[in-house]
Amino acid sequence: MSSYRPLHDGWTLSSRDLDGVPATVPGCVHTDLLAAGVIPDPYLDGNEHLLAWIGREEWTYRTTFTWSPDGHERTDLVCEGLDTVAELTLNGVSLGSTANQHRSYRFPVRHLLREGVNELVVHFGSAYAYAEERRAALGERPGAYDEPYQFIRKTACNFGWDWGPNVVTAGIWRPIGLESWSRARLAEVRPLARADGTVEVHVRVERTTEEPLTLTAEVAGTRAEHRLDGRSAALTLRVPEPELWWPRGYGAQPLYDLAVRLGAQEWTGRIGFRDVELEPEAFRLAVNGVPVFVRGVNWIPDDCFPARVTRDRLAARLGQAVDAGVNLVRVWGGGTYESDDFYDLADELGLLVWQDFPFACAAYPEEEPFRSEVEAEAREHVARLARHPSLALWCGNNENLEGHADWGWQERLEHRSWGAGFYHDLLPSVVAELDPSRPYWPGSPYSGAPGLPPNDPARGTIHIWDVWNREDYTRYAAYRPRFVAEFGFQGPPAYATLRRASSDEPLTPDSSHQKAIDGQDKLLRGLGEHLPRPETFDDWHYLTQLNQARAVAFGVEWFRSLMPSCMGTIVWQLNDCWPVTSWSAVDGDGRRKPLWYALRRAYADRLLTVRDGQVSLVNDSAEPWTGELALVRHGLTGEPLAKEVVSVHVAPRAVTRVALPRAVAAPGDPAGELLVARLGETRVVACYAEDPAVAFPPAAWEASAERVDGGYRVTVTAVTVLRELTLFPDRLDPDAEVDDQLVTLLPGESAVFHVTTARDLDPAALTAFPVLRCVNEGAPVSGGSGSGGARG
Ligand code: BMA
Repeated sequence: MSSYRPLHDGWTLSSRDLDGVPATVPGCVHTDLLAAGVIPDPYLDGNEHLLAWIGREEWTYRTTFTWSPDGHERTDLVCEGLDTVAELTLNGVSLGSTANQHRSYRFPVRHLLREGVNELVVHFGSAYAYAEERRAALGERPGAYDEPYQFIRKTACNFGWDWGPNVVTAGIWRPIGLESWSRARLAEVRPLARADGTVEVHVRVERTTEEPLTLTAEVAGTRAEHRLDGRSAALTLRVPEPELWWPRGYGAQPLYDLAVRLGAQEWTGRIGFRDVELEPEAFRLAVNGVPVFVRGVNWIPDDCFPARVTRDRLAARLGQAVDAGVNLVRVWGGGTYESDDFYDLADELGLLVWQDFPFACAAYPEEEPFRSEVEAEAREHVARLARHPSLALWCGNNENLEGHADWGWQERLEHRSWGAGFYHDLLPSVVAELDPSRPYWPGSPYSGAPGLPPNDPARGTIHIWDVWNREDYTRYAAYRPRFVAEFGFQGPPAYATLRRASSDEPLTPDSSHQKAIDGQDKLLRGLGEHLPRPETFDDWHYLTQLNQARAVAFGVEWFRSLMPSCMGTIVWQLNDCWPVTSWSAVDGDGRRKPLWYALRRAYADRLLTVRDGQVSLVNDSAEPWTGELALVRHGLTGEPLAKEVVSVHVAPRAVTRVALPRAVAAPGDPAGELLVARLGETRVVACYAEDPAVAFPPAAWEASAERVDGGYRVTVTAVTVLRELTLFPDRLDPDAEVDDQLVTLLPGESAVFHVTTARDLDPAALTAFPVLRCVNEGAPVSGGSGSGGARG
């Protein structure tokens, strides 16, 4: 028997200068101070810089609650997450102190509880003070940022990153409550399920009685029972012919309810039957024996203040990944272990999860207290996440092996520890012991053995950052990687997001937060020969967003065309934690950037890409892709100049290359022609020259916006060719969304966009600059109402 009671009410927050600020638990100092009107919103304008003092301050959370004896032998205070350096006191008596945001804690408190009013106090020391003290004691360690994040077990990016603000916070960030129990309680349930239908259910109990206990486990009508004399047991269940769990695109996601009972206490959790393997050299993931080409995205914490990340928000964000064709999410090591909701949703959606242990971009000390803390957190989360079929891989860290090998850390370390013992010894032992059903990889990038250069395209995973930092994005095509776990290109957030986050009047490119070194210059330099130079804010916004979309799509398409030698791409990055110009496809307010729409095309099951006189046909579906590949060379006014048809058969999960026939391979005039390739539903329009070198006519279109249920139907018919036609309805209503972007039309062709909005919008505004845009707009065109292309 047990009972649980949350302690989420009546909290206040105080510090040296503040007293009795109402506090939300779970939550954190920043959100409490914001709600109380003590600080401005850290995400707006330059407010981040006004708030640096918060991370240096000490903070006290305090509440009272009434209690009366509930007949149980034991009552524990259960803290699911404390951020980070905490001392807990109940009725004036110390319960202990903690210093690891990534762990949960349990304190027996029965002897301290009083009938009537009780007072619980959680005092947080400064994360900076703690980290700086450890640094002084253990010696400096190099890292990518000048912040002491490797000296404290706390979400690294809370100290700022090249897309995130420095908002070092503190607080009770996950639920807290009292759990009462008698005789025994289920302390841990760790089910390991396999595709052959076996489930090993590992159970740990805490007990006060020495009498034997009965433990049962049940799934899909199969049951096992165990007489428990000790404190742990493993029960094995065999489900005959289970339905297998598959990543999306490979099959269904059947989930089974597993129930584990200890007396009247019950633990339930959903499991799935599947095997996952990693072939190390090729870095090829296989589920149930079937190799999976990973169409991935990197995941960062969705908010700097994680208590705000609700299940609904996770569902929306992961839904956006799914809708873009993604089949794997990599939880990046500068964040944390995500909530149960995250992995539950991934199980349901068929999204594989690659989980980094939380270490990123720094040399980490292995001395105490860190060794014990790391072991404790790893044990907790490897056990907690074991039941999730979506979890496919544990990875030791982000870029620390590369940093040590290639970024000059060794000289600076002077033989001090840097984390190797974690990644090559401690963490793999924990995974092997607690969850041998899953592969472990020491870090990313990594080539499979400690002596090899970590970022070698020929082995394991690589991260490609010379593009963005230095090179034109076409350089992606110089790589023949086995697996790209990070590559990306920046673009600004949606207009409405920028408008909300900045009070600048008018907006300029510098109105957007930008954390990357030389980020603004790199954005412009990255336009290269691909797009015209922007002269206004509106052009800057559209063209840099478009360039981001094209750059990442270029990489994805190239890497997918290398299948099966390359078996995965993980785009940096799906999401943002605040409004910022970054590598994300979805911005900090959850709005999709043009990159998202480009990604949906580049990650479709079936992809056509034209490059270097070749069409690559990528068929990452279970059915063959057959038909007539039509290749038509058009003049810019739309007239066909040459046409070739090639019969193609692309086997399931395969790539076929077709050399462009001579008549369409070379244009008569690269500045005046386009190539359209079409197979079935899939169509791509390619230019023979970079856009600025093509003699596009000034855009002209006929457009109408019709009120329909839930929004507007916008129909655009091209009078001239329209290059990368894009609708930005958020400029009229911040909540409005459009179902497609970046559509190239030939004269006479039409596109229909569905805009969802609750508001009445001006149809004329919906079909004119700067809401409706394309690359070749510019010179005014004549025409009556409802035609456009002219800039206002
Ligand atoms: C990689 C990531 C992040 C970073 C990104 C963009 O290094 O692991 O650290 O945000 O590149 O620079």
